[in-house]
Amino acid sequence: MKVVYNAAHLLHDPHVEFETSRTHSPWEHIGRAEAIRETLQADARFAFVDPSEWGTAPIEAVHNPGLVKFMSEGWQLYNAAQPGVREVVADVFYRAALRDKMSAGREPQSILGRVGYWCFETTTPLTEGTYTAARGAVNTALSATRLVLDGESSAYGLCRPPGHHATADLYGGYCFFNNAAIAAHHIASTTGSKVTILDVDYHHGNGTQQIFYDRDDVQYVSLHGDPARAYPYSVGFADETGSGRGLGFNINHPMPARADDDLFVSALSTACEQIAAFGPAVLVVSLGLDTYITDPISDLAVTTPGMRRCGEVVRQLGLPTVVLQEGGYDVAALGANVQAWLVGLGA
Ligand code: Q9C
Ligand code: ZN
Repeated sequence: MKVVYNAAHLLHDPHVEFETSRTHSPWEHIGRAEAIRETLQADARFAFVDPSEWGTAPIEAVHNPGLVKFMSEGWQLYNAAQPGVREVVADVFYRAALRDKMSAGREPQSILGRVGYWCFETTTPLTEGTYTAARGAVNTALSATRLVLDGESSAYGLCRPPGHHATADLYGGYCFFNNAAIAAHHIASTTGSKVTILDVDYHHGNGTQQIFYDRDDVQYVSLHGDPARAYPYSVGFADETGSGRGLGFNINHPMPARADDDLFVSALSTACEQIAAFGPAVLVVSLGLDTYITDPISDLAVTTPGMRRCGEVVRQLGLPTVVLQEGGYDVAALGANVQAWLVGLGA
């Protein structure tokens, strides 16, 4: 299997995360992608290729161009106003009552306001190289997509930073640009065929759901910790099924705490039946390994052999498949878990 890896991810290098009312070392850090790279490079079943440059047009087809502009200049402008800040984190967030007072496009003028206008939470710092890294992750996703559109049965994009929490207008949840959504929209808009995004990250992909919620050409199917207890807490419930033309094309499978291999694989099999019924031409997988039994920020109980079973279940769909990296925070096991999942898929 071809693996697209981009060293630009090293430029997103936060040293602190403000989470659960504490500061600590970031869960999402450069060592995650490097651990995956090392494991896959040591396995002859995987062949590494470099991404190509795709520019901003595919990003702006999914995201507000204002978000892209902010990302491109935000760290520098913040540091001009507040010299010496390494990790830029918002301290004002524009909830509806403040946002509604601003007519469309009335982004705050001050950089201290702009950060919170484009971000929804505190755990996703903007560092000096974040924009370049986030652009690099999109290039990785689109390059893996091109491999599959050109005939590979599957390809893996080692995206970092991840993407599935980023909405059309907002970054957060360690995500800046929604790599999987950009890839899926690129496939749908350039081929005219139906696409499914299967999201197996522990956390519900609120951004991906939002981007495609009213569309009937891109199906979103997610397995995740029940938002009654799991981040992002407000979305990912089973009764969120899409709107308008998109009604019926958004499917959520909230999972109970400590769900094990058998329960997770069973839910994934149901999800795959729902995907087969939709009949996409291409599958995009948001691959999070934070369902792993010893993940430090999650509470499911999938094992490494269980990851392989998941890949095997998805392989049975027989669809051209673009696999894109999302979360997974037990770094000691992360490489082996990605490897197991992709071997199950047929690497
Ligand atoms: N106290 C991904 O796995 N922090 N993002 C949760 C709970 C954010 C996870 C805070 C978790 C985001 C791609
Ligand atoms: Zn996650």
